[in-house]
Amino acid sequence: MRLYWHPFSIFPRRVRIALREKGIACEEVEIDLPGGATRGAEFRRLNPFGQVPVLADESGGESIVIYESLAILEYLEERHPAPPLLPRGPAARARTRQLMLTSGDYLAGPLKRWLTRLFTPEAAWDRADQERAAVEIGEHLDVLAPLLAGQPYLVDDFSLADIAYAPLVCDLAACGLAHLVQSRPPVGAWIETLRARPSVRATSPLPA
Ligand SMILES: N[C@@H](CCC(=O)N[C@@H](CS)C(=O)NCC(=O)O)C(=O)O
Repeated sequence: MRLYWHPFSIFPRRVRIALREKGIACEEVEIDLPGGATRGAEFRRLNPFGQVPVLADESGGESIVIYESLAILEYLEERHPAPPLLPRGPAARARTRQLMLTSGDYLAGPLKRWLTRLFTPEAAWDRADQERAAVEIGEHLDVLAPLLAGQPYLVDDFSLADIAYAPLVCDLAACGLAHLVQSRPPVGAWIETLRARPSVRATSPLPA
């Protein structure tokens, strides 16, 4: 099994966490994202949309190349069901998948807008947009907070919902958004619980 990824990319980290949670051996192939490798013809044969992560697997008797992190997470779950990262009942599974989707659809956008602070010169910042993005991130955390009141994870036990969110939330404080976490204690406790997991620690893009 091979995973194409880049250390500062959010979405491949979901897959790297799941691989470690399930103890799946996988070669991790670092792509030169800043150098434009995802735009090259060779990479486009793996993912015509030019995005990481991409997983290539020949282990199940058929050869498959999969892109889109959530599709990869579901594939790993079906191929390696133990330990389970989806709850058993249909309702809990639906809630898990709902959260997997909301993480990418509604949180990744504002987070990327906020993170322009880290990757562009200050003179080029759109401060008004960054402030709006921070408000949107806070509003998203407000939706998660009631789910975390009195329980450590989003749905029952640690699941793909937590994995989908982990790369988006675990480094909010390091990115200048500590105040958003501190003002929402259930979210802060959840993030600390996630950050303590070996799979999350081992995949952190930041120095320990
Ligand atoms: N919906 C995709 C999003 C993947 C994505 O946004 N990948 C970014 C890195 S986190 C990427 O490869 N960007 C290509 C580029 O910047 O050239 C997924 O969940 O896998």
